Amino acid sequence: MRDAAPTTIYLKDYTPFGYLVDSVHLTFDLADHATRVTSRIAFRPNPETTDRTFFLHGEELTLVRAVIDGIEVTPSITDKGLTVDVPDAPFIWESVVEIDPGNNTALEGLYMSNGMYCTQCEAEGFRKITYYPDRPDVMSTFTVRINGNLPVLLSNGNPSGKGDGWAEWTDPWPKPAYLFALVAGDLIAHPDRFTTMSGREVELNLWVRPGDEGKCAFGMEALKKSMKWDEDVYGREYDLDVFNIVAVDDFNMGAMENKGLNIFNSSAVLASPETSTDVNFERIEAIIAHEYFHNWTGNRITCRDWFQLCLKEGLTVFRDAQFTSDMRSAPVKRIHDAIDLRARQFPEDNGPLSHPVRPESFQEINNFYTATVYEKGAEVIGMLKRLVGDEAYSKALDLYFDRHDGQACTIEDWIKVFEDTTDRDLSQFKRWYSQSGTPRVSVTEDWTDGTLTLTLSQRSEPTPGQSRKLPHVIPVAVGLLGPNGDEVHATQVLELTEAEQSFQFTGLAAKPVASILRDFSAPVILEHDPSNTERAFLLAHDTDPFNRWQAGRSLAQDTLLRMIRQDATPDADYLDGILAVLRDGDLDPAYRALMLGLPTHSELAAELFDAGDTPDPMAIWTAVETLRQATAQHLQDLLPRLHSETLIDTPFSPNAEQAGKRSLGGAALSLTSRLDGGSKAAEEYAAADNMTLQLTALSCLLRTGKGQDELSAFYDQWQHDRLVMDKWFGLQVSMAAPAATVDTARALTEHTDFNWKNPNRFRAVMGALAMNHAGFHRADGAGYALLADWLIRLDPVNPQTTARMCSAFQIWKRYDADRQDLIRAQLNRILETPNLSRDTTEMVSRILG
Ligand code: 0A1
Ligand code: ZN
Repeated sequence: MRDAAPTTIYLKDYTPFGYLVDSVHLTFDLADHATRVTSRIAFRPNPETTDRTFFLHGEELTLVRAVIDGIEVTPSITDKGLTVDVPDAPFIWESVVEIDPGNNTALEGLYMSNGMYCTQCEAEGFRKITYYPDRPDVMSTFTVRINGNLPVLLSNGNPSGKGDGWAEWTDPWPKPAYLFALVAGDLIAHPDRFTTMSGREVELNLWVRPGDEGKCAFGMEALKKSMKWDEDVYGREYDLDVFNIVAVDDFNMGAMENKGLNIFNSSAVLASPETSTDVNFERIEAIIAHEYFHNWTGNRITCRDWFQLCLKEGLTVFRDAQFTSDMRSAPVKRIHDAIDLRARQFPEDNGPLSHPVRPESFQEINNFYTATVYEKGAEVIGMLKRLVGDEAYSKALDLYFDRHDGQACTIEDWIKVFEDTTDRDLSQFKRWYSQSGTPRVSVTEDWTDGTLTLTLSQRSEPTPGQSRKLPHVIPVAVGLLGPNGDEVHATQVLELTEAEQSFQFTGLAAKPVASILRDFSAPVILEHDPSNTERAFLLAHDTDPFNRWQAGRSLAQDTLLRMIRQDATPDADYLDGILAVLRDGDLDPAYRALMLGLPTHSELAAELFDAGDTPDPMAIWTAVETLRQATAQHLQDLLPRLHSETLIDTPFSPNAEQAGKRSLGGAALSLTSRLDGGSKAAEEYAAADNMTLQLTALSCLLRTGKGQDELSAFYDQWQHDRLVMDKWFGLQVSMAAPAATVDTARALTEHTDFNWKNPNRFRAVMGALAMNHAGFHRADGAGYALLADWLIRLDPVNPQTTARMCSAFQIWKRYDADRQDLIRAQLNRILETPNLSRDTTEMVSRILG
C-alpha cells in the first residue's frame, strides 16, 4: 500500500487563488527524453482575496531555472509543486523545466504516441508540463512557441508565426491550463472550411497519421454539422480562425476539447465503411459534436473547480444528445440513452462508488469522470428543461452565455439563470446535484366513477455518506390510453415534489391504461406493476415510442425473471407482442431492432438482488439463451421477410436509415443462426462489404460455436488496422461461452498483437471479459483473478485506465458469499500491491467500502 495517507479534497474548502494570471508564454524545445519547457507568466495579486500564498503545481518536473522579475530565485520544491516569496505587486515569473515525454506511459501531460508528441491536460495534467496554478479558475491567454524538427507543430488558438523547425500559436481567449494542448508529428491534414453565421471563414483540419487519410471524411462532415447545429439551436458561433482535430492512438478517454485543438482517441474519430460499424459511426458523430460543443459549454464558460465538472459535462452531454436526436431518430436515441444509463449509471449510483452528480469530496479527480457526472448530469438538465419548458430553457441558456462568458462558474450560477428567467424557486430541484442514489417511484392506481387517481411515491435508498434523503422534484410524464388504444389523455408532466402525492384524471368514459414515465422523463426506477395483459396492450398501442418499447422490455424482464426463479417457460404475451411489432413494416427498422433487445445479464442480476434473491450467473445465462431460442422459433416465419425488408440496394451510407435497416437485419440474422446453425451467417460473412455486416455475421458464427476459419481470415485481412484488431480481440471474448471466456481472454493476452500498454487494446480484452457476465463470474474466481493480475500489471504504467477498469468489481455485493470472498480477495491483493497509484487505491478502497 502507499505509505503516505492520501489527501481528500472538499468542495466546502474552496478558496480562490491569491494571484491572477494576465498572460502565459511557453516555449517548447522538443526532445523525446529531454523536452525543455520555458515559461514566462505575468502574475498580479488577486483583489478578491488576501491570501498571498504563492504555490505553483508541478509534478515529475526537473527545474532548471526560476526567475522573478529578472532575478534568479530558489523555490522550495516538493513532489506536488513549489512555493517561493513573490512581490506584493504584479511580477513576471520565468522558469525552465525539463520533462521526459518518451517515458510518459500514463498518457497525462506531454507524452508520445507512435512518434508523435501530444498532450492530455484535463484534469490535472498541465502540472506535468510546467510549474503553474493548475486549477480551472485561473484563466489566461496563452502564446506558445514550439521548436522541433517535425512537419506539423500545433497548439491552441490561431497560428501567429511559422518557420523552419518552429511554429507559434496565440490563443486570444482566456482559458484554464487544462485546455492547453500541443501536438507535434508527421501528420497529414484532411482540410475543409466552414463559414460561420456572421460570415467568418474558419479553416478546419483533421490531422491523422499517414495511412489514415481515408478515414477522415465522416468526422469532418460531423464537425461541420455540429458547428451549424450549435449556431441554429443555441446561437453559438465558433470564435477562432482555425479548428484542428488530431487523432491519437494512445489515449485514456474518448476525446478532449482543448481550445481550438481537440485531441481524439483514434477510435472516436477515424471511420470508414470497411473498418467501422454503424455503432462506431454514430458514436464518432456524437463525440465530435460533444467536443465541439464544449467550446461554449466548458471553454468559454468553464468550471470554478473540479467539483463543478457536471456543469460542463452534463450540459455538453445533454447538448450532444439533442444533436443526435436531431440528426437521427429522437425515440431511438432516447431508448439508447435509457439502456445505457441503466447499464452503467444505475449500478454506480446504487453501489459502493455512488456519488452525487456534484461530488463533495475526492482524492483523485480522474476517478470522477463517471456516468453519474456525465450521463445523470445530462438527465438532470433534461428534467430541468421539461419542468420549465422549451422556451424558458432557451431564455435561460441565452442568459447563461451572456452573463457568464469568460468566467469559471458553479452549479449555483447555472441554477440562478433558470431562477432569474422563470421566477421559480429551484432550491428543491438542486437536490439532484447533491443527493446520490437512484430514486424509486412507485405507482398505485385507483379507478372510481370515471376518475383515475394515480398515487406516486418516491424514496431513495441510503448511499455511501448519505443515510437519509429528502424528496426530489421529479417530472413524471404520463398519458392515458382508452380501451381501444386511442389516447384519451395526452402526455402531461406531473411534478412529484412530495414523498407521496396523488393526481386525478376525471371525466373518463372507461378505465384507461396509464402510460407512466413517458420518454423516460426522469432517471428513476419506476415501480409500477401493471398486469402482463396491460403491458401487452401498451406494447401494441402506446403512442409514446419510449414507453411502447419499455412495455416490451418489461415483458421480457418479467418472463426472464420467472424463467430464472421458477424454471418457467417463455411467456406468450412477450413472444406474441414482439412478433406483432416486428411484423409492422411501418415502424422504423431501428426501433424494431431495439424491440428485440433483452435486459443485460447484469441488469437481471441487479433485479434479482434488489428483490432479495442471490443471482446465479449461469441461471441467468441459461434463461437468456432459452428465451432467445424461443424467440427465434416464434419469429421463424417472419425472419426471411425481415431479411429481405432490410436489404439495401443503394451505396453504403452510415446514415440513420441504412444503419437502422442493418441493425434489424443483424438482429434477424442472429435469430436465424439459432435455427440454421450459422449457415446464413457464413454466407453473409462471405458477402459482407462493410464492417457492420462483417462483424455481425462473425459474431453470429462465434455464438454458434463456429467461425474459426472466418476469425483467422478476419485477422489476415485486418492485421494492419489497429482499430479493427481491437474489434477482433474484443469480439472473441464477448462471444465466448461462459466456460471458455477466461481461457479465451488469457490466450489473447499472450497474442503478439496484445499491446497492453495501449488503452484501447487493453480495454478490448479486459473490458470484454468484465462484460461477459457468466464468463467473468465463473464460480472458481478465475475471471476475477485474471482481471486483477492485469490491473496490477497496468497500474504502474497507466493508473488512470487501471482505476477506471476497477469499477468492474463494483457489483461484488450482489453475488453469493463464495463469489464475494473471491472478489474481496482480489481487491485486497490489488490494494496491497506496493506503490499502488493514488487513482487505483482510491477506487479499490471505495469499492471495498
Ligand atoms: N473532457 C473530456 C473527457 C476527458 C476527461 C479526462 C481526460 O483525462 C483524464 C480526458 C478526456 C470530454 O468530456 O470529452
Ligand atoms: Zn465532455
